[in-house]
Order: sequence, then C-alpha cells, then structure tokens
Amino acid sequence: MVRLILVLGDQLTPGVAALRAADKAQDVVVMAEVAGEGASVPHHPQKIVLILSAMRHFAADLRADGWTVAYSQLDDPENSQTLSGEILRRAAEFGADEVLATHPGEWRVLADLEALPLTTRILPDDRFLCSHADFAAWAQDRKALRMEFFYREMRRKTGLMMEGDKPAGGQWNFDHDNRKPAKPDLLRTRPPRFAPDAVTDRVLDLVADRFRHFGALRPFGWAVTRPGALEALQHFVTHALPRFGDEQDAMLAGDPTLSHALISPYLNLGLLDPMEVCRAVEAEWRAGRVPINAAEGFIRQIIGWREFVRGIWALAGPDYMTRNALHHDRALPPLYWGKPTKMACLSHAVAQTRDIAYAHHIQRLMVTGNFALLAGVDPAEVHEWYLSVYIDAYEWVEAPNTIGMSQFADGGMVGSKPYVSSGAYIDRMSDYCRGCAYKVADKTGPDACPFNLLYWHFLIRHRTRFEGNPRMAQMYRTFDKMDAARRETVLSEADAFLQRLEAGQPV
Ligand code: FAD
Ligand code: DLZ
Ligand code: SF4
Repeated sequence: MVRLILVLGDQLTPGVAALRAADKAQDVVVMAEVAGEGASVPHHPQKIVLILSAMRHFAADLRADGWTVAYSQLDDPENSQTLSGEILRRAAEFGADEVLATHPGEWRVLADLEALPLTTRILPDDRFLCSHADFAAWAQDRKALRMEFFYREMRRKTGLMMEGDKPAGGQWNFDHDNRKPAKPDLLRTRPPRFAPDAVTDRVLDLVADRFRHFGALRPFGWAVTRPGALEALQHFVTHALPRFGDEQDAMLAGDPTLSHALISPYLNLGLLDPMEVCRAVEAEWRAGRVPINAAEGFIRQIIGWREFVRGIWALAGPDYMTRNALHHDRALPPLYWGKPTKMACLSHAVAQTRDIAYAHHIQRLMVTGNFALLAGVDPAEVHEWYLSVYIDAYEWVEAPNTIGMSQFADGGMVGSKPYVSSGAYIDRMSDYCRGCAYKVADKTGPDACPFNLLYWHFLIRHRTRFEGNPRMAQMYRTFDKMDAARRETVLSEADAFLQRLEAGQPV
C-alpha cells in the first residue's frame, strides 16, 4: 500500500524524519501550498514568498533525487486550500491510507493531522539538538527553568567550545564583553541579497495577487535554496561574526541589521542545520579570526536560547499561547501595523519590519516588545503580531519569545523578571532618541519619553507581583524615593498617555 509522506513548508531538508523513514521506491511525498496556512495569521508577504519558493525548489530537488512528489500549487484549481484537504485528496488519488509526518512546529497543525481519518504516524522532529523528552527530563524537578544552566548542559553534550570538560577560556559566558552601543560605519558589510530567480518571480506575482497583508512584497532579497542559505552563513561568518558580540544589542536608525547573522529564516525552514552553523563559528574562533566573546555569544543563541525556547514550547503545550499572567487586555495599537507614531524607536522598528520582515533581537525585545508590555497590551494580540510579521516566525520559536520572554505572560517560565526599561536603555543602545519628537531626558511634562512614563506605571500596577523579586527591588526603592508630587505626576501622565493611545489619538 502506498504511504503519503508529508513535508511541511518549514521541513525542507532531505534528512527530515518522515523522509528518512520513507521508501523512495513506493511512497509519495506530499507538499502543499495552501491559503489556509498563508492566512492562518496575516503573514508578511515576504515570508509567504520565502516559504513557497523554498518549497518549490525543494520539491524539484526531491524529484531530481528520484522521489515521487505530489505538489499542490496555490493556484491549482483542484487545491482545497487546507493541509488536511490536500492530504485527503492525495490519499484518494494514490489509494493511500497511511500518512507519515514529522512533528509540526505549531499545535494547530498537529491537531489537524491527528484528526485525519487516516492512519497517521507523527515522528519526532530531530533537526534539533535537544529532544522534547530530553528537555522534559532536564526540566523535571527543577524549581525554575533557566537558560544559562540548560546551555551549559548543551555545551557539554555538543562539545562545542569545550576544553575537556571545561568551557574554553575558563568561562561559560562572555557577555560582560558584549552589548556595547554601535556607531554608524560605512565599512560594516551589509548582508547579501539574492536576486529572485524565475521560480521566485512567479511566486512573487502569485502572492501579490492573493494576499493583502501588512508588509512590502518587493524588493525581495532572501535566499530560497540551501546553496543560497550556505552563502548567507559564509558571508556572516567572514564579515559580521567578528563584531557580533560587541554589536549584538546595539540599534542604529540607518543600519537595521548591524552585525547580525540573518540566518534564522534558513535555520527554521531546514535549509541550514544548527550544528553546521555552530561548527562553522567555532572553527573561525579556533583559527583565531574571531574573538571568544563573539563566538561564544553566537553559539549560546543557537544551542542555548533556540533549543531552550523550543523545549518550553513543547513542555507547555497548546495552552501556552493563551497565557496572560499579568491580565493585560489592551488592543494592539495601530502603530504596530504602520500607523505613524512620533516615537522614533517604534517608528524605525515597525518600518524596517514592514520593509524587510526582519528586526533583530533587541529591537523585538526592547522596543516593540517593551512598549507592548509597558502599555499592557493583550499578549495574545502581541503573539499574533510577531507570528505574522517576521520572516523567521513559527509558533515553536515565536511564542516562547513573545508570550514568555517579552510579555512575561507565562508568569516567569522563560525569564525570571520582565524585560522592561525606560527610555534610558534605548538611548544608551541606539541613536533613535536623537531624532525623536519626545525627549528621553524628560521624565515628565509634554515632551517626556513615553517609555519613561509607562515604565513606572507598569512597575506600580504590578507592585504586588514584582516588589519581592530581588532583581527588581532596587527599582521600587528608586520610585519610593521620589517626592510624592513627582510620583503622582508620573503616574497621571502615564494614564493620560494610555488614554490617548486607547482613543487612537496620535502618539
Ligand atoms: P542573530 O542575532 O544573528 O542570532 C543568531 C541565531 O541565534 C538566530 O538566527 C537564531 O536562530 C538564534 N537565536 C537568537 N536568539 C534567539 C531566541 N531568543 N530564540 C530562538 N533563537 C534565537 N526567533 C526566531 O527564529 N523566530 C521568531 O519568530 C522569533 N520571534 C521573536 C519574538 C520576540 C518577541 C523576541 C524578543 C525574539 C524572537 N526571536 C525569534 C529571537 C530572535 O530575535 C531572532 O532569532 C533573531 O533576531 C534572528 O535574527 P538573526 O538570525 O540575525 O539572529
Ligand atoms: C507559514 C506557512 C505558510 C505561510 N504557508 C504554508 C504552506 O502553504 N504550506 C505549508 O506546508 N506550510 C506553510 N506554512 C508553515 C505552516 O503554517 C506551519 O507554521 C508549520 O508547518 C509548522 O511547523
Ligand atoms: Fe523611543 Fe523615547 Fe527615545 Fe523617543 S525618546 S526614541 S520614544 S526611547
């Protein structure tokens, strides 16, 4: 009997579990471009193009390698436009009653697969370094799940940057050498851009025709194949990695990508493998071409944070996306969808998100995320926004970063304290404030930076929860030392700002 082998749009590697377990001579690979996935949230047009074009290239590679591939194009009149519908259509076409799939990175998709009226076998997705079972075993009996301890385990497990059983350089973490502000530098190399080929051109037209979502479709410059992704990795390792640590947290209005890798879209699609990326980085350090803080800091992001958040997603299950520990319920302000704002930091972060479907970690965490948290936006709406607008966004990685790290909606599962800051942090790490209508130095008054007002508002409205947190006690002491009139002014001006935001007035 023929089996169907499902390959989802973010499972584009020949080594993915379902393909490894398949029989090339008998089984049929099913891949489907469907509107149901393209519009499950309003995905950025460039993200849809990247996925569909990469799927088409991957399907061609599989066919060239001798696989039978039943591929549904979005504009195929027979296309039912849902994954389940396409699997059932192919089951009828090929007389198949069994489906082999690799665990999807979205609970909604898993539920759809499990509901199929066919025998469905779902294999663990082992493109990661830590399985769901291993993460659950590590997490069991721990009072708190902290990335730093998980990361040390992963260093030992992978042997990356290890000297025997000791971390290279005598420390696990070199972050005290990282996180500096950056200056504009004409010599900083920009990430490579990849001109669309004929396949991508056709997908660009298709997406232009079918989706009217937030975000610029063109110019489209992402790689859509494994050779392209490898070129992007090599470019990063050669040109940007040496400065990665130093510039990791910096933000510049004129340089949206600084020394970041821009490889998350390729890792998450399966075009790059996490270990090959880390080995390439380790080799540069061993060859003396990059400093230890850059190499260690980068490897920590991949084997530490990336694996840790996936573990959290698996452990917490589908309900994680509805968590709202701080009971925030404000609607996401329209400025997130491009409505003009006087706040220069938000304006820059949202504009580059619209234009290139990318913002780096600190922009996501300390600008757009920080503002949503301070303003008390419903975390489910924040989650939907991040899942929609970023080129690398899939639930398994986006949700723990948004619901957990950024919005503290999981009550502290990902982080021990909320990532909140006043304007001073943004001013220190960026050049945004220089071009802002608000004044970062003003703590109150008509020009006061909204982050300065909302920061105190957040702390005071959640005082009961956070006052006892040793990492936050100092902030409360600072507030309490202000004279009473000033405290009153800060909070009432914050309230007035939130009312203007709520009423849709310009902020
Ligand atoms: P670099 O800064 O060059 O980092 C290198 C790599 O490390 C990345 O490619 C990525 O694979 C990994 N990495 C770094 N930080 C994280 C992290 N916190 N979680 C997981 N992997 C990490 N990352 C996604 O891949 N998809 C998302 O949908 C996503 N949503 C996010 C939402 C919020 C609110 C926040 C704060 C962060 C989110 N991140 C997400 C993490 C991080 O911002 C991106 O991985 C990073 O910006 C990708 O760009 P880069 O490849 O240039 O990364
Ligand atoms: C995000 C996305 C989009 C936009 N389109 C498709 C598609 O047409 N076909 C497909 O197989 N997958 C798509 N995806 C990815 C899924 O929505 C989902 O996020 C992942 O498969 C989860 O692992
Ligand atoms: Fe952002 Fe405040 Fe700086 Fe303006 S002054 S850019 S709102 S941090």
